[in-house]
Amino acid sequence: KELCSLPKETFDLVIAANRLPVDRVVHPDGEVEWRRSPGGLVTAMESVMRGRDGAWIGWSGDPGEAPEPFREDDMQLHPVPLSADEVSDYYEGFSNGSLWPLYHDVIVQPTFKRRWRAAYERINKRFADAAADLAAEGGTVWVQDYQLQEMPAMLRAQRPDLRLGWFNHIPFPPVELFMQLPARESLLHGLLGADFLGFQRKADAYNFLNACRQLLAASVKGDVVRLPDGHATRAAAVPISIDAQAMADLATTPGVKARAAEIREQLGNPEHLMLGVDRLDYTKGIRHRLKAVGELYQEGALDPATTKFIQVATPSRERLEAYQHIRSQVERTVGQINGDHSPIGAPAVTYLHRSFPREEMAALFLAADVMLVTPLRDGMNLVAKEYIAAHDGTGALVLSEFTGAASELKQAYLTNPHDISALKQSIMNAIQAPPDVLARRMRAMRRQVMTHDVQRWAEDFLTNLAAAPERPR
Ligand code: ADQ
Repeated sequence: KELCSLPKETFDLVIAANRLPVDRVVHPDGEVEWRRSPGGLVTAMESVMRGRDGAWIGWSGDPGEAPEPFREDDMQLHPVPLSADEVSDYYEGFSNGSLWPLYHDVIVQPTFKRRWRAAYERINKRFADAAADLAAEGGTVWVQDYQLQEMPAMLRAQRPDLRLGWFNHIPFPPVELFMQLPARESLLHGLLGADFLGFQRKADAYNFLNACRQLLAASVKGDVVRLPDGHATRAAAVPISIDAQAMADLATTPGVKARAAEIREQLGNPEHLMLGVDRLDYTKGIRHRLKAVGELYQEGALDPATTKFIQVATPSRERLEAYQHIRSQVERTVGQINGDHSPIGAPAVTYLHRSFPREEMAALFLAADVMLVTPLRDGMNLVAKEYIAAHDGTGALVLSEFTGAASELKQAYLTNPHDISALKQSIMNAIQAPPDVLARRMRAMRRQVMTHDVQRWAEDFLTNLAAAPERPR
């Protein structure tokens, strides 16, 4: 009887994420086009949806009424509406003003507002309702990220027949920090509606299990949490990755190679080219990086005429005050360094506050001798992996110990970005390393990245989900 009440078109695999994998583009003549958004998640999902009946639930990116569901790349896309107030309360408010700073070690003080919390719950319910409608009997629903932590339990209440998984793209904080969150128990209960929870690092899964142990009346044995009603959830690390072969291929195309050479030429063919690529976010350690580079110029350890630094900082969450603040700090510091040290017509620091096509990103990676990835906290950091996939020879990676990537890329120049002296030393070690040392380190890191790509991540996640609460064989 229940089966008959389901709508006709249902799907075996449903992905739920805050955003749909497409961006709306309006042409000058008014025609609307949906363009596939760049990024690994979309690629990974394409690979697991091949040959399956798949749907994706998410917000279109525009406030107001949602467009009608539509098909794109063999996937059913199901837009969830968000009003302008909901964007500001659920997305900018609770997701990015409360959870994001709290889960990233309180680098910025989180703000808690009851109105934001209420909107978060309401939107999670909206996503759960949409998934309940779309998922086929016994199907799989894979929920993505910190914006949808209450959705699993809400969905299980309606559809106990489903296999439910959730993946956290950002860190999960230590219980001492997580405890600050108002109504923290309901978020844990929300997640425990899932069968399997995937985290970037073992430490994140451990933090989650520990929060359950300390804050809930749940039994935690090994990596499994069991609720009084008997439902069991397994939590484990499934580190995300990139479409490594696609980046490697892109970096060997003649166009990208020529562009990489051109970038170096435009900078006056520097002896050393350093690169940073980040969303302009206070978690990424851009300020600490600039401080270190500025001091190295100041002390004469680096010559601003022959060592250049490109910092790409993608505009992000620009309506939030903390983001306006970090932007002005970064821009002032770049101005100061260039004012103090740049030769005429050849800035020491090239600062780019905009998005670029994949080809240009690949050319930048290829052009750079040293990649500076120095977040104060980062779930994984895909840029580190992209740099490695783009380099089939030398190149050096300076990598913060506070990234998920540091658990996999042991041959990077690992560093503590809070310690400016240590950071400066790591940068100098990377710059001065002999080519054979760099080649050896790069080979090892490349092996890791090329064999652990995003397609494998998606398959690993789904295998874990299918077996949960047991471990897959
Ligand atoms: P992000 O915090 O957005 O992701 P990251 O993992 O570095 O960080 O991914 C950024 C992506 O955007 C990379 O693919 C990068 O190449 C691209 N990009 C950055 N600047 C760009 C620009 N100006 N133009 C074009 N492309 C640009 C969150 C978490 C991370 C986690 C990922 C995936 O914060 O820790 O690694 O999700 O789980």
